[in-house]
Parts: sequence; C-alpha cells; structure tokens
Amino acid sequence: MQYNLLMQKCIELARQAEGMTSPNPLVGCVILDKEGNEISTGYHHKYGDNHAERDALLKLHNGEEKEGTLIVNLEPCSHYGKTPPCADLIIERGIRRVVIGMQDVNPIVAKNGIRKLKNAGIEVIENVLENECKALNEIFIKNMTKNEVFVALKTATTLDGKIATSNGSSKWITSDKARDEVKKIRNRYDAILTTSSTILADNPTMAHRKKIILDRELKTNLEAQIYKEGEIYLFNATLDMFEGGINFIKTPLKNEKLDLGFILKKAFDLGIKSILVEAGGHLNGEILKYTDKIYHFIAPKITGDNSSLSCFNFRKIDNINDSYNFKITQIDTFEPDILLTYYPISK
Ligand code: AOF
Ligand code: ZN
Repeated sequence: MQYNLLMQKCIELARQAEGMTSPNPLVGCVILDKEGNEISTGYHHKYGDNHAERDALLKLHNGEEKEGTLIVNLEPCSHYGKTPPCADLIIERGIRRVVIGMQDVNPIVAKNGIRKLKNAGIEVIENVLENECKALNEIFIKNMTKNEVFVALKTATTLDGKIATSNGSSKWITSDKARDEVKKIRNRYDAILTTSSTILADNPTMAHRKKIILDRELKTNLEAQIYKEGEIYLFNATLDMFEGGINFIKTPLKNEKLDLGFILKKAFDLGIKSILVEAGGHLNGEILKYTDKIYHFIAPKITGDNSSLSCFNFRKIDNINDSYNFKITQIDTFEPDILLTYYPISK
C-alpha cells in the first residue's frame, strides 16, 4: 500500500498547530483499521498536550484499531515526558503496522521508539515522505541537532530588489494579499526581530507575542507602536534591567554594532527557538550568514532609484563567484506579487 497520501494528511493535521507547539515538534497521525479504513486522526495541539498518536488513539473506544495501521510523521516516542511513551500505547492497543515519516532527532527518543515497536513484533515502515516531514519540522531539527535558534528572514522588494526609495519610504511595497500571508508566516516563529532603523522609519506594529528589538543607543521612543503589545526583548549597548514590561538586555559590541551571535544565543537561552527577521537592508545583510530560510516577496515594480536600499546591503562585491548561493524551494503567487522561499546552499 502506498502511504504517501496519508503521510501528507499527517503533515496537514500537524500544521494546524503551527506556532503552538514550540519547543516541541509538529506532529499529525492517522489510524486505519484492519481493513484499511480510516478510523481516527489526531495531532499535537499545543506544547504540553497529548502527542499526536495519543490524541488519535484516545478517540477510539471499541478496539477497532486492533491489527490496524498507524501513520505518523515523526517516530513515536519511547520516553516518559509530560505523557507516557506513545510507543507503549501503540503496542497496548494492538496496532500491527506503524508508518513513520522521519526518525526523531531528540537524542532521548532517536531510534528507541522504533526499536520498541519492532521488539513488540510490529511492522515498521520508515522514511515515507521523509523530506517533506523534515521540512515540516525544520525548526525542531535545528534546535535539537545544533542547540541553536532557527532564523528565518522576510523581505519585500521591487523587481529590482529594493526595499525603499531614497527617502526611505518602504512601508507598502506589496499588496494586501501578500501582507495577509506575512501574518501567517509570523505566526510560525516564536519571535519577530527588527531594528531601531525600521521602527524610526515606519513605526510598524508587527503584531506578535514576542518581539526582539535591536536598538544600540536606545533611540526609539517607547511609545512607538511596536512596544504596545507582546513580550519585548530590547537588545542595547548599555542597559540591563526589566522595566515597564520591557526586558532591556545589555549586549556586547562587535565592529561597533550589537553582536548578533550573542543576541541569537541569548534568545535561544531565553527559550526563543525560532525568529523571523523583518528589518531593513543593513540588518538583513549582517544577519544573512546566520539565516536558515528566506521568504522574499516581490512586487512587480521597478524604482530604478540608484540610491535606494537593496534588501541585503552589507558589502561591495566585484566577483560574482563571491555571492551567497541559495536554493529556491517554493514559488507562490499573491496577486500581483510573488513569494519566493529559499534556503542557503551548504549550510
Ligand atoms: C510532541 N508531540 O506529537 C510527539 C512528540 O515534552 P514531551 O514530554 O511532550 O516530549 C516531547 C518529545 O516527544 C519531543 O521532543 C519529541 O522527541 C517527542 N515526540 N512530541 O510534543 C508529539 N510525537
Ligand atoms: Zn509521544
């Protein structure tokens, strides 16, 4: 039997909890009875809740899953965490076959869940839609394997790669549809990150539960829109304190600028596992080497302004061989704009 479509369904179920499960993974599960009829689905709704397999199994009360098949995008767990091991429940319920998208990268689970199932005589089919399952949990994978925050970056430019005209006006390059998509993208990440330059130029709200602001000289007005809601982490060169609901974090300088390596590590230590950068060309350029993924909206406009800012603005370059290289993995249309999603090559 081909399980690709059912694995795709697990991924879609899992995605319903985007933004809710951090630091845990996105997981969805489908259960078939002995005859192959779908009898239950489940997913991990939010951090601390039942795992996907338990969510799907607990909906069944009459033993109809006996000798059935369970499909899940991540190896079932084998450890006592917030809930007992899913592998044990699967065995108890008499499931005969388990289809898995990817092995768990959490060292306390990795391969132990699969081993437990096999030892109980369950047939295990592995790596179904593995790449798609890995893409779904790219944040969890980076956090677990590197102990580092996942950094995504969103930019919106004209066809000639500009984010502003020479007088700095940049706020509405893209259309309403593209801006609605930005809200969905933001929701996937634990925090957004922006800078004093963007706040001073645009006074954006950037609605989000957690906001990281880089303001070396504390030039922004704390009455600006961005400070009105959400948990604020204000990285700056002088103050280290919690006041007026704001976490001021004193940050060392590197080449006269706030040290981005320090900031990303500090964010991770504070429990922020993923960040969406929404800033101007200078910060985008600086943070490019730490960036795991880019969302690039392009509006069908040309400014032609030779002084206007490029979306990644950090050096002079003579040789095209010195460029940073990326792989474009997705192209979406938000009329009249497009969204390119791309990843650095060899990172
Ligand atoms: C989830 N949801 O559906 C699955 C997970 O913190 P705990 O006790 O809930 O355990 C989290 C670990 O369980 C997680 O790192 C991953 O290895 C495994 N599987 N976690 O939150 C799920 N299947
Ligand atoms: Zn589990």
